[in-house]
Amino acid sequence: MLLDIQILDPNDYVGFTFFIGYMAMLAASVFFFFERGSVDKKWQLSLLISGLITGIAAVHYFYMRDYYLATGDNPTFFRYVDWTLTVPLMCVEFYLLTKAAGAKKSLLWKLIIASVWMLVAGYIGESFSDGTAAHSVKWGVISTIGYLYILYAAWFGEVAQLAENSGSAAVKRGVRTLAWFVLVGWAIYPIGYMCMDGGWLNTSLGWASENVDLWYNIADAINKIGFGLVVYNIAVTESK
Ligand SMILES: *C/C=C(C)/C=C/C=C(C)/C=C/C1=C(C)CCCC1(C)C
Repeated sequence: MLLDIQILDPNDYVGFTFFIGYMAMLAASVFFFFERGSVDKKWQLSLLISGLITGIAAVHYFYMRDYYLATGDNPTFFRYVDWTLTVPLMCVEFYLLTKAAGAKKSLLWKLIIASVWMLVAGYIGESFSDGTAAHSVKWGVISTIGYLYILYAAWFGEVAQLAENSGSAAVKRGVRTLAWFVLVGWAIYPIGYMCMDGGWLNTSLGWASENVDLWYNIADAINKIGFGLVVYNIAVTESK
């Protein structure tokens, strides 16, 4: 008797991005964990967090891939569990990078609260969708408030100002690069969201994402691994 396992169809490109996403996240974690030893002590925590972000994602991708193959559905719940753990950790990265320049714990909490706000609202928008624009747009807008706060902090607010006054060219440049990630890389998620049934791009322009997971998987790889590499680059430059 054949075992009841799910085979990945080579033409299933959504399934493939789950598969490759898992491996990429895992490889990135191994890299960040091992590289901790090659940077100054004060940067080791930042690299540990980078490794935790991709590590937590790897575990979720392992599970989400199976879930997707077995059911053909979007693993929305596990997706949001992953994000609710990893996006606050990205806020911790911003805090650690600007701590030497005087970042306070209150900044960390504001960023974390904004990220959780963004994700809880997004989860309600996706998971309790009745397919109507009213529901999708309402929760999308509420979610975007949290996103805009983080975007503002990274470009003009406290994070940007602290980095500017840090006296470190590497931190200044690095935080600016991370701000670009938040502007461009993170924008992929709401675009995917708006292409779903009832989403604004879906109802107004007729854009449809065959599968939102494709958007989310690509965005996650860029944002989690790329973000970690920027932090790594700052740490290595500052350790010389
Ligand atoms: C590693 C995971 C990351 C960086 C996830 C980021 C997620 C977002 C920036 C999601 C944003 C959303 C909106 C701004 C509005 C619509 C709902 C969301 C949750 C997709």
